[in-house]
Formats: sequence, C-alpha cells, structure tokens
Amino acid sequence: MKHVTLRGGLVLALALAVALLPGASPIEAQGKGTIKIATQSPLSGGQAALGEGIKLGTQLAIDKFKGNLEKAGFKVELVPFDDQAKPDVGVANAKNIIADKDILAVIGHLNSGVAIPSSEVYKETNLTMISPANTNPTVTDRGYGNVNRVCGRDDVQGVVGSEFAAGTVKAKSVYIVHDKTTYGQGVAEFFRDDAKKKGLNVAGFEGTEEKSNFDPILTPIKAKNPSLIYFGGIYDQGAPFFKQASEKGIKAKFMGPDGMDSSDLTKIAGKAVVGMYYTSAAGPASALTGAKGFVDDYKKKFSKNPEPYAAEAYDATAIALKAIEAAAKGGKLPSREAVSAAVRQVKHKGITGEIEFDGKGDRKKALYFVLQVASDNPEKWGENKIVKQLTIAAPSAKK
Ligand code: ABU
Repeated sequence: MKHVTLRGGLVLALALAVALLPGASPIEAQGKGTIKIATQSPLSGGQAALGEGIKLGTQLAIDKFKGNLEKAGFKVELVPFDDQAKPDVGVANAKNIIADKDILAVIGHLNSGVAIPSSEVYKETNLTMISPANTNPTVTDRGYGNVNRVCGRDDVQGVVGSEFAAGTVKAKSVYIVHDKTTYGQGVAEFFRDDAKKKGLNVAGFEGTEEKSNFDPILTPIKAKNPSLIYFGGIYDQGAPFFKQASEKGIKAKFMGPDGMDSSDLTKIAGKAVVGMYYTSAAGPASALTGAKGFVDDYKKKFSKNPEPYAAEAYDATAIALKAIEAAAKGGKLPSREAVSAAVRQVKHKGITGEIEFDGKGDRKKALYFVLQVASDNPEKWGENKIVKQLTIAAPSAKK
C-alpha cells in the first residue's frame, strides 16, 4: 500500500470537502469549463500600435466584466492572435480559432481586408465576431448573422471627409493616393466620388504599395499643386508619405481617414503632420462617456495611453460577455450559435455610447469625427482637436 503524504492527504480532503458542500455538485466544484475570448489584430509589424490597443482594450474588459460568468462556475480567458495585418495569416489563425471549442467570441480585426476572409471561416461554426475597427461596408453587407461591428462604415466616413474638405477646408482640388487594400482603396473611392459630386477637382487618384520612397509619386503631385492631398490607408505608410511630402515643400493641406488615427502617425512623421485633418470612427477619449475611468484603468494596468479603437474593443468585449451570459442561462456552456444570436439582442450602454446592432450587424447609430493633429508629441495624440462630431445611422442594406 502506498503512503499518503501529509500534503497529498490535505489536498484530497480539501477536494472532497468542496465537492460535498451543500448545493455543489462534484461537476460544479470542478468548474464548468473555460470560456475563451479571442482577439485577432496585428501584434507585430508596422500596425502593431493599433493592434495591441485592441488586445489590451479586450483584456481590460474581460477583467472588469467576467465576474458573473466566474460566479456561475466558468473560467474566462483572453487568447490573443497576431494576424500581422495579413489576410492569409488571419485566415490561418481563424482556422485554429474555430478548432478550439472553448472560444465563444472573436474581437477583431483591425484591417477589413483581413476581417472579411477570416470571418468566412468563423461563419462555418457560427462563431460571433465583433469588430471594434473594421469600417469597409462589405464586412457587414454580406448579412452574416455572426458578424458585427461597433464602429462606423467607410461609405459614411468617406462622405464625412469630402464634406469637410469641400465645405470647411474649401479645397478646390484634391490628389488622392491609396494603399490598394480593401479598406484604403475603398474609403478613398467613397471620398473621391462624393468630392466630385461636390465640385472638387480630383487632380489624381492612384494606388501604391510603396512603404519608404514616395518621390516618384510626390514629384508629379507637386507639379499639379493640389489644395489637398488625401491618403487612404494606414499610418505606417501614410506617415512617411506625408513626411516626405512636407520635406519636398508641398504646400497642400493633408487629410486621411481613420487609418491615420494612431499616435504612431506623429511618432513617424513628427511636425509634418501637425495641423493635418483626419476623419475617424474611433471615439477620442475626450469625447467618450465614461471614458475617464477607462483611460485611468488602462494607464494603470498597461502603463500607456489607450490607442484609438481600444475603447471600441472594450465595448465589443463587454457585449460579447453579456451575450455569453444571456446564452448560458441554466448554467450550461452555450453554443456558438446561441452566442451569435444573443449578441444581436444586446443593448449596451458602453463607454463609446449606446450600442445595438441592426439586422446586418452594423451599429445602429455610429460615431464619426473630424479631428486635427494638435502636437508632434505622440503622448498627446488623445488631445487632438475634435473639429466635428457626428452620430449617423447605419445605411440600410443594399437591395
Ligand atoms: N478602419 C480602420 C482600420 C482599417 C480597416 O478597416 O481596414
């Protein structure tokens, strides 16, 4: 007969005592399982500043809102995935995500061009995706029951930008450059089409994947002397583009969409982008209800400022957890299908405002901003000037 050590005996006695607590079945005593929330966003490469913000906003919300599920006997965990802002990596991660039965929600992505093919994979198992940041219309226009977003759309954002360019900046001509991605080209086209309707002269429209030497593009732009340059893309490419435009002595005003909305824009471009306008579907901290507590908690936990879309990731995660709680009624681990259906029923008063989804997964009323870069200090990105703030209903589904 084996000897039972003192330590081993104590562990066994404790386990039995817990299992025999009044009302606690042995299964409950062991816990009802683990619920995992996955994030997918770029955690490496040039867009990692925004991607990490999505992960950390999700982490903060899990820590804040997991209590009810834990009381019900579930362990709640974050599982972050690095999609590297690449569609093929996002899809490969998505296949691993759907294979892990504990994952009941995905918060992501940053890039619409990654979210669209990855969500085709999530759809196979009805796994809910709540995007904090994807603004391309196709994300929700496919009408998938598992795909949602808490941010606005580029068919609105592009028009908000062109209205500002024509009505407030009073630009006469605009040269438009984009990054050839689903997002960058898409938002540039929405901007262009509406700018034309408003009588702006579109002096040029071109796509480029160049990341470092923009001289061959900037030389003809300088010759055309447009009053505004619009860059449809993300800050890791937009920042060196605008920096080189400024160094070349181009006098045009600079503008871009929410892909420019990161403190890394000024980290890379410095003074060249002070005064630049950008539209965003991410609420800046100073405009968010209840954001003070969020910003303080975020800084305390992660020793840095939240990047744009971290607050949206926080709200998206709170919605996912509410939906899981609702679907877990009766104390059982819910199915992915039940969670996806429950997400569409949630009405959430978040730090970015009231959120509920329409029949295609768009936020019924989304926030749009026009902002102006106030300082070349990346630490002060959250203090950029809000020039315009709008709440606009999601466009209805195209017939
Ligand atoms: N909307 C900002 C991130 C870019 C994207 O949607 O692809």
